[in-house]
Amino acid sequence: MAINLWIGRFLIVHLENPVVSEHETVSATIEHEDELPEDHPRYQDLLTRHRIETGVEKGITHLQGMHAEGRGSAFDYLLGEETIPSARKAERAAAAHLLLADHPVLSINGNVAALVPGEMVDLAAAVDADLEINLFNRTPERMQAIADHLREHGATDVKGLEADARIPNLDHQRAKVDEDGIYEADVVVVPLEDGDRAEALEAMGKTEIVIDLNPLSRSPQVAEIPIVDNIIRAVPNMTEHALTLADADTDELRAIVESFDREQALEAAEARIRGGL
Ligand code: PTJ
Repeated sequence: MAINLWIGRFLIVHLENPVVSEHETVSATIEHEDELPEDHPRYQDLLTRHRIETGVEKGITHLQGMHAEGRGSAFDYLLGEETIPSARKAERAAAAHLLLADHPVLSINGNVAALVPGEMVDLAAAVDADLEINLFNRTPERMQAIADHLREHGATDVKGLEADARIPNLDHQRAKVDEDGIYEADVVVVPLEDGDRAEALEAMGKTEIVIDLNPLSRSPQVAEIPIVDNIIRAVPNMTEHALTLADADTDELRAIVESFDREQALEAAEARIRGGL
């Protein structure tokens, strides 16, 4: 009887005056990415996951995009979650290629739109490129949601909604492109897709810049410039290089492109993933 009374009193005191431990001062539900603790050792990964979750909630990112993100995150962990020297060279060569291009296009899928919308708009402005939405899981609702999202982040012209041309020999939704966009482009940035579109675009004679954390994916394997880096780091780095090279002449840009060794870049990334630092 006495013990029951004691337990009752304990519960009343503690429920009325809950003791909050220091570890519980960070909210369990993060409403906005600003609430993420920037000093967390895996801050960038938390940020990436949060943006993908928000993208899914907003109808921008496909549920499968979460699987893609998980895969990317594992490779990034093995890379040390930093831009390795060979990726930095690739990002500089990519910027030079984009500046040399007559008609560069940056391709946007649901993961790219969720992760780096404003950063893609900035890169497009720095190299005078078009932004074109191209989805594997294409629906009119997602196309519109992504176009609106890009416009909210400063895009003025978003391509991909017309879909008045087709990439030959590609039997799925990614074949749908705009004639005055990817179809006519000479250089295309293809981020975050392990697929056959990269091969089909190569067969059309386009120069491809692929951003993918897995150096063994088909897309970086066929790309002229494979960038094995997290898109969250890669795109701002490319913009920075483009702004630095803005006044470079054609010879200097060509020299940067020609000195880039794609095989060496793929090998360096694989070696880092397999062997660590
Ligand atoms: O939006 P949709 O409908 O076009 O669908 C897009 C997804 C991403 C679902 C689709 O393209 C897909 O399934 O892609 P995969 O085959 O999973 O390939 C994605 C590739 O991107 C993988 O090789 C990942 O390692 C890589 N990746 C994932 N996140 C990142 C990344 N690479 C760079 N930065 C990342 N943050």
